[in-house]
Amino acid sequence: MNQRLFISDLHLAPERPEIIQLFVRFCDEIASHSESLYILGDFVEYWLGDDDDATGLQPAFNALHRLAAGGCQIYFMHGNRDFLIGDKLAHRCGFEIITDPYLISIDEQPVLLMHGDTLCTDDTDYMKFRAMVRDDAFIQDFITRPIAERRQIARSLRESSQQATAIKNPDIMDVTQDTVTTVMQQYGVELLIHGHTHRPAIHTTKTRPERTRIVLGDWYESGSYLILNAIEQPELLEF
Ligand SMILES: [Mn+2]
Repeated sequence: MNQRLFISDLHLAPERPEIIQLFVRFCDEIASHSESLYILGDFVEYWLGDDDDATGLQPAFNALHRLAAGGCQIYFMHGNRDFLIGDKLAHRCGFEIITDPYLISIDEQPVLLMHGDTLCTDDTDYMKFRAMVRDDAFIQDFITRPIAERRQIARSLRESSQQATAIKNPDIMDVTQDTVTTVMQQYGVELLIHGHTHRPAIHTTKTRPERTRIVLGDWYESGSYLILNAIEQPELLEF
């Protein structure tokens, strides 16, 4: 079977063991019947580096490893929470790290995959923050610090981000439509799949060519995934 699955924004954390268990069930019951699984970022709530034991997350990593061993191809794209996931965890879980953006082909049509944060260009404060934490020198400095110190830095960055988010206009934190159009034209795609905004939907333009943007949902209350077997029949489902 040619089943492809797409998920993002699980934000897995030891503090929410029920969602980790939900993901394990998703792997064993749904994804195990699929040819491929694309994880489009923010798989975990935060990632301090592959040298972190991340004890509470091991059931999720084991589930991915079982899935990969069973023959499902797993692709992982970094989100804004887990961009420090590297080759060591990739090997541990059996996934391949892909770039953002990433082009795949379905029914001979190009399809663009993104995490989605780079589409939120109206949020200039976020874009500045992103540039700072994705800078090589910043990352090098961060990953050479002791884990406890990294945890402290990550926590304070999350807290200031939450404070900023609380006072932002919600529209600013959605994608910027002009940026979506530009990116889709630049890559020559009529279908874009992304996460990040936690606003699951299938948007289709009335223009010709018709352009479709599928937004994946988060895993806070329940699981959310997209099945895309044929390009014309996307199914955005809850689990
Ligand atoms: Mn995100």
